[in-house]
Amino acid sequence: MAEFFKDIPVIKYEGPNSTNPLSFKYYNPDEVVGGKTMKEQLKFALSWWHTMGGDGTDMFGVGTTDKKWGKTTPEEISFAKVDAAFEIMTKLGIEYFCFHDRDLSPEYGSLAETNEKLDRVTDYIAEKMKADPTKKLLWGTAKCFDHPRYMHGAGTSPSADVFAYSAAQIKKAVEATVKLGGNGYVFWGGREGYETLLNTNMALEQDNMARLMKMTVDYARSIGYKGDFYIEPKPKEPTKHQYDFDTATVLGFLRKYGLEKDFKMNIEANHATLAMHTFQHELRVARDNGVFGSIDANQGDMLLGWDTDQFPTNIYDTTLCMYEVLKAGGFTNGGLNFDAKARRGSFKLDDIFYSYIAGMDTFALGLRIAAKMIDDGRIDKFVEDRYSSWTTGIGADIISGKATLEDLEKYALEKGEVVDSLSSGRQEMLESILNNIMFSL
Ligand code: XUL
Ligand code: CO
Repeated sequence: MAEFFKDIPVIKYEGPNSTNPLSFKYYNPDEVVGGKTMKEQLKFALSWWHTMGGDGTDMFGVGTTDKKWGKTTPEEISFAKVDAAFEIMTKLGIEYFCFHDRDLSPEYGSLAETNEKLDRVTDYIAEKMKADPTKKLLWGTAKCFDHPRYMHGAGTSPSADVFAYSAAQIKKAVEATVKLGGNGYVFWGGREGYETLLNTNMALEQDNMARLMKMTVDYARSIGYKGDFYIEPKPKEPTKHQYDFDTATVLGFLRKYGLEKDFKMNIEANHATLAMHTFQHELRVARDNGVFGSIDANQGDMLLGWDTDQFPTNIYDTTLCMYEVLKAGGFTNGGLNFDAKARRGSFKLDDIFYSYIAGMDTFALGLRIAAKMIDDGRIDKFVEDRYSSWTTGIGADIISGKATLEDLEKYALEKGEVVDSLSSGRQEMLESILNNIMFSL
């Protein structure tokens, strides 16, 4: 089999003092951090779409990187992508991958032909996974947004025919996920949203989306799927208003339709910031509500208002992310999928390696610092003390349900002015403690 990256060796951990750009400075897969090996804590995944297919095409220009992998026909390219993906994963020590059905194999003349061609590719992947059981599927999904038939949405299309077509596509994508042993299936609402309410029956569209999700869960369970379903919130892009705006909105949706037992969140950093939240905020809302599932690791650009899907290099963000992951008890079925692409100008194929190394090392640093934050305990202790009035006296009575509104009125009248019960939030002190922890690794 052809080797695609002859000049790239297996990437090893060489420690922070190494100047070799093709080495990990912080990611040491077998080192135990926070009670598990870094490999188990981080569960890195390769995204098939960006890594194997993304060629740098944007609104203003064609691709800058050739991602045909030396082949010409769509069939040949699909198979070569599998070989190249396995080589990239092996060289980076990445065990998981994620795909949309159409990343693996494109659409052909009919749905039947498309499905048949997809089967051949997934058979090939299954064969390669059998030969190398370190390679695992984190999650699969269906690309129900790029074909013109999905211009008004898929599960939220005004056309019942389009809804049925997307259901058929999702059925097949679920089968592919189950066949490859995936423990996650993602719904990212590609065009599930609207441009104007002047032409939109929002209530029907959302009821229909829930119907599609319910059918998918029922079918997947019927063929033995035991993993999680995820919704990946995003507030806008491609539609002006995406229904799965953010974690809180999605929670309301899941609870309204009784889907909360089967679904968790796949939180993407750049989607969080598009919703005007921090990455940590979205993770915290998911954790607090028991729906933390998986992560799409990337970052946006502070000065750009769209989904730039950059490889994560911001240590504060990865630290606070890994703090939330550790506090949630770590990943179960989920992991860290690099839904990220090299910039269009980073067009050489070996930029794939530099990008992943940057992302993996930044998350490894984040994990190390987050574990240290927890061991250090100063920040957690500050938060605990800040809420200490809820553990005794009137606070405990409110929490236990003993205190009524009348009791509280009586308490307040007796107590008089309470401004002196407040203490400083000490934000700057805490930020400085975090810096101190960060730079005394
Ligand atoms: C788009 C996005 C998707 C999903 C999977 O913004 O994040 O790639 O992760 O469909
Ligand atoms: Co994503």
